[in-house]
Amino acid sequence: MSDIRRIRKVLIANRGEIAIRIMRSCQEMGIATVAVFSDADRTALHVRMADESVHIGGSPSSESYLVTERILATAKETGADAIHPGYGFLSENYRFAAACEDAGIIFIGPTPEAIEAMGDKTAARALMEEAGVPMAPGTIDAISDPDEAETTAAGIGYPVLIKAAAGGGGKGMRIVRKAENFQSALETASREATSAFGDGRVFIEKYIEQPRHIEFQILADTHGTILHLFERECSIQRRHQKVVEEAPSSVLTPALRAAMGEAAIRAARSCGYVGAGTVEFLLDKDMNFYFMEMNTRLQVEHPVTEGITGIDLVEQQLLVAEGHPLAFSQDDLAISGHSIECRIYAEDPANGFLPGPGRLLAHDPPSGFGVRVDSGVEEGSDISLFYDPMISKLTTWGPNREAAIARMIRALDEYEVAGVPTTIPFCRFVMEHEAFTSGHFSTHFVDDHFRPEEMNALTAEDEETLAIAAALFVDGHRHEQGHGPASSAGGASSIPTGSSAPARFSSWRRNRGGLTD
Ligand code: MV4
Repeated sequence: MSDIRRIRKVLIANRGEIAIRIMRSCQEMGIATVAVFSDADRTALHVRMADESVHIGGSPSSESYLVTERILATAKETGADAIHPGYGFLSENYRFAAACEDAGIIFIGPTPEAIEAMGDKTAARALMEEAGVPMAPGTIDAISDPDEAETTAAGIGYPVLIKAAAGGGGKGMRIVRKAENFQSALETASREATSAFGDGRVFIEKYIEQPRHIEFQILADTHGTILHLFERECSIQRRHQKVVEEAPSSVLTPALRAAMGEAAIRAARSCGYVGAGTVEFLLDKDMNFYFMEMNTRLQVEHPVTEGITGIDLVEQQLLVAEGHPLAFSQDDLAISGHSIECRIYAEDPANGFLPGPGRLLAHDPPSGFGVRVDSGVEEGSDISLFYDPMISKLTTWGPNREAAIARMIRALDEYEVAGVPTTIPFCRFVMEHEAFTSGHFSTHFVDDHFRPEEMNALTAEDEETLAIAAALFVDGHRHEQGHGPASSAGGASSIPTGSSAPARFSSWRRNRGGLTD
């Protein structure tokens, strides 16, 4: 067909695990790849994995991964016909999408107009109102008059939530429980929004108590077909950063799933959506759902959807960008089993999830049936403070939720990391917590249930392993220092010697034995 534009070479305007994830699909499709990299990423995995790699600037992303001109110039120099933005960085920047278009380069994503409309939360609310997508009661337009706004808030009924029009991800949000606090909260929220986004516009919504975060994956082609690929449950998060996601949600009935899926499709249709996108909803205790926002990009947690549908979302993004109609219909799609993703960050869950940058002295991820690891780092990599401190995404699949959880616990136990703290013990805590296993949790899970001291208590078996490892470690050192017989390679008492031995030992303590070091 004449409306198919073949993509031969893709520039990936991103780094880390998502750059690699995108390259893998490109490679399978026979599409050449161009990586871009900053000073800090000179030796990064994504740079070595690409067919070509181009240095684009300094370590801060404002000097490299966020520089539109530099990225477009690189695309032209290398003859790339398309740019995949991944997530974060320029992925939801409508000016960047428009600049690609103007330069004759395919932006792998929706139109600049759709990105812009969904980026402005009040514009998105207006579209949802028109499309008949349920929303929490609230204002459609941004607040112009504080006194009028207070009257509106009283009409909605407290508690209300003041949100930034340019927001998303929780910045500039204020809960107000009493009228007497409204005006000061309005001022604070607006000031925060101005400093965070350069746009102080705010609006009001009824505050939904203890909601669940349920989002629908959308896929739309350029021929008017829009499908949903079911939901992801993303309620386990801290400070608006998701840590555990799963598909399907354990609380949706087939009827509610169908209703939410249809609402998500209407939401996508309202902005002429093309490509892969996500419609986020809040689900309240009475199973009412409300549109929250639409993310116009591939999401971090897309692997759980791939797990239950068998569909490669990046491949679909590329096919849609080439102009192909979707090759399947809504009726062809079915949920197969259950999939869970744990985000493994270099952060200390015992210490308020404080980022713990440093060198990855050991990185030995799990494998086996039903285990997927998406990582952008390897042993020896530096986890810097310049970027997101993610080490990997660990995703399991099982025929049902219990099996996916059991497999996740096994995989977390198999995972060895040394040199930096990790969220592995936290993820294990979640997998074993009754609130999680029973499915009775909300977005307040971490505040309600997480007690760092309950994380990862030593089992008797661990204690024994630790004691043996410690004895061997001391023994190994004595050999190295010439106090005993020369150590024979592969001897019964040999453990990894040299610089890797202390690293592995500390990983054992960190991942399996607690957080005291
Ligand atoms: C809400 C809400 C309750 N009621 N809106 C948080 C991020 C931003 N995208 C919107 N958010 C929320 N909006 C109403 N009307 C609660 C949150 C919220 C939240 C949502 C999803 C996942 C985690 C959350 C944590 C705190 C607050």
